[in-house]
Amino acid sequence: MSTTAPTVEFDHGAELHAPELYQPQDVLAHSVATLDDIGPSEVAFYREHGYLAVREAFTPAETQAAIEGLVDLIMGKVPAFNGITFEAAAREILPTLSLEQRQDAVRKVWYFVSHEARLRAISDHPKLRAVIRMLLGGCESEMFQDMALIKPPRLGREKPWHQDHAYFDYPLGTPVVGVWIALDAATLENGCMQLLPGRHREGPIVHFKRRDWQICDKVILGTRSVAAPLPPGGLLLFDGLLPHGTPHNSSTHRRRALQFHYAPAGITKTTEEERMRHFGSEGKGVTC
Ligand SMILES: O=C(O)CCC(=O)C(=O)O
Repeated sequence: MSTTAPTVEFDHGAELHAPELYQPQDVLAHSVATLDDIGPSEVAFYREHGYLAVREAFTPAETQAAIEGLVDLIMGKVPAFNGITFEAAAREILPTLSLEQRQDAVRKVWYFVSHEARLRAISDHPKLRAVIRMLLGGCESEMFQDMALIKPPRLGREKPWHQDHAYFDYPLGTPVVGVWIALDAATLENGCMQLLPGRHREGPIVHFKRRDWQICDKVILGTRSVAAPLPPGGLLLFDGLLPHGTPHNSSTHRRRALQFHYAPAGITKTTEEERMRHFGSEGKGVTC
């Protein structure tokens, strides 16, 4: 029998961001305790502000099971799974790291739900699916993207400001709900989510390929942003057009998170060309 070592994928890396891009004026003022607390007034809040935070969405046992599922994937315990991207900054040191130490070199783990029941239990959690249904106006939902964003201590690169819809070939107007779940405490120091509340209502913003596929820094500088620190098991629900980003993790603490995206079931995708008409810069006379 011949075996092939799995290909090791690295992130493209990028220079460090300007610190001014992540200096929030406020910390989230509004959150609910549990998914059971979401009713019509919280749905109205989500529509107006583009996000909703839940402090204790998952129990400590559910959160711990998700961490263990993730760590098993990273440690290679599921041989058929190879959806791991390492931080570019770990390229030189990776061969010297033990399997255990590799945990703190991973940037992203993705498309894992069919490989890991403990993670699928989170994306399919009945209470979460019921809330997504409310946010989609009563439509049945389809989860179309699953990933874990690890942001390891010291190495974890920024995810520059962007709108998630700029990455998805769904017709503009499709309600896309992002769910971002903290597995560790997400803090200002280790790279919690930062948001521009209400700006989803302004529609698509032009994106550029810079440190990533992102909103131009000069559009963000000087705007009022809000930080969303969360305890482990807490989550953020956000609209696919809400601008958000996370800074480099310059702390010594892990910041592991899961992120799932949901759209109404049965939506027909559009083309990349159509997406770029809305989110690309070509022909718009804008520069970055
Ligand atoms: O978890 C992060 O650091 C950023 C996640 C995010 O916004 C994304 O991947 O779209």
